[in-house]
Amino acid sequence: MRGSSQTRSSRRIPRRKATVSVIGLGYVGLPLACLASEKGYRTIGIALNQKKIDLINGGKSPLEDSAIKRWLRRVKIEATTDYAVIQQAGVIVVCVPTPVDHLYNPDLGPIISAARGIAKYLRRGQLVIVESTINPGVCEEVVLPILETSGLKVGRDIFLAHCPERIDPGNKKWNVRNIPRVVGATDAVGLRKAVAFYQSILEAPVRPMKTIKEAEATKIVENSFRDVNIAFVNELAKSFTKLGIDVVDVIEGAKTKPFAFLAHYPGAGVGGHCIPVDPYYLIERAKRSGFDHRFLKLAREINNSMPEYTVDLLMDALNGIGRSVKGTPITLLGLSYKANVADTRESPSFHVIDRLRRLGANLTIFDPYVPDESTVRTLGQALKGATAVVLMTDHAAFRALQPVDFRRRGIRVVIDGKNVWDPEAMRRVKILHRGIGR
Ligand code: SAJ
Repeated sequence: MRGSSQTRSSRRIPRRKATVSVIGLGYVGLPLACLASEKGYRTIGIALNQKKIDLINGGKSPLEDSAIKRWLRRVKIEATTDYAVIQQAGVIVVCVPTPVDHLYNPDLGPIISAARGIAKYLRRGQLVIVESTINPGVCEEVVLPILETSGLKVGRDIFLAHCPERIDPGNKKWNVRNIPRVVGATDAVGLRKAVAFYQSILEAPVRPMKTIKEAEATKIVENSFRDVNIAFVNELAKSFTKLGIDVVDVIEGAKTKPFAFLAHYPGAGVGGHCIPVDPYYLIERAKRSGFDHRFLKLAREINNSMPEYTVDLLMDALNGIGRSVKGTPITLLGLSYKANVADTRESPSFHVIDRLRRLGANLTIFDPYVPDESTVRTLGQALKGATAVVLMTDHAAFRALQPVDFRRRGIRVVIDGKNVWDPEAMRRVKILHRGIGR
């Protein structure tokens, strides 16, 4: 079954599949449900949380996303906790989380419970599509056997496909409607059905993959690619610091080459629900087949070392002014894993906080997007009385800070975990500035 790029075709909705059920109404499932509804499908959403269900049934968004809030005022989604409703759907899309546990082992629990919920109510002719990020093999080795406990056979009575989600929370340009997608299935009929479904709702190309495994591997590869490239510049940052080279200047220099270079930037760590998680799925599955992903593991090791490295920079800088971490007023700015979002999953900030607390720091924490875990309510309060500041998240409000904002408060040390401030400008006002690699 050769894959071939298929561009956007007619967005005809196959009449008998006029109902879609989306399982999981988070940052992946909810936009998909809204889009399907907008394109004319009767859309039934399934979630665990009754509060979320009530909001959606009332046309309100459980997510802070302004686009979703607007969408839900226009479209109709019937939300429920009851899997029985999937009997009314021709297409069932699984958009549940696939996290890792504290030992970075993939946790397929949500996928397994969704598959079990579906299997109870499956009926002939239905198409099940998994969008959750999974490692190659999960659809055929985990999901398929559960679906077939219904007594229905995948590829004959029912169909199974994978279309990895590519939602980038907060991205103003790319969204569920215009992001190109890849789709794989266990058989040709399932592939055709799944491609037709996505072509009926997306305004972007849909690329059929050779098999379902290639579709599963695609997302893992996309995000492992990003993780190893970030690890590359993080390792350069450590080495160039010893060589007295500004790694950011070098990356900007390399970027002037108009081909064959894609810039990534060093930082105090790699967080989020995708990049630091997805490689572990492939590492673990490949290990079971006798392959050791040494390169992916090394990249994870380097990126996981960055919070520790950031605290080492702080300790060294404090020593430079005759202070230690213990008892020193230190302010940590940023808990979210990336700028201008309120998402703290796998955030490196928590590793830095743990270590500073163990070292006895007099710690103030502030993130305007995460007030509940901040120890103060404003940036002014956060900076007041601090001897040192550690930047962990490049929120716009933090980027806007100028050296004088630190100087006039008597702040002596700044650890710039996202390289957002100008090292020379800091040094001109006698602030001891350490960036990551500069
Ligand atoms: N990071 C770096 N250096 C970089 C880029 C990112 O240290 O050069 C860090 C960030 O600070 C953050 C983490 O990596 O802690 C992840 O950052 P991210 O920009 O990759 O943000 P995510 O996790 O939201 O990644 C999503 C992914 N989208 C999907 O999985 C569907 C990823 O594939 C996208 O490339 C990314 O958005 C994006 O491009 O924004």
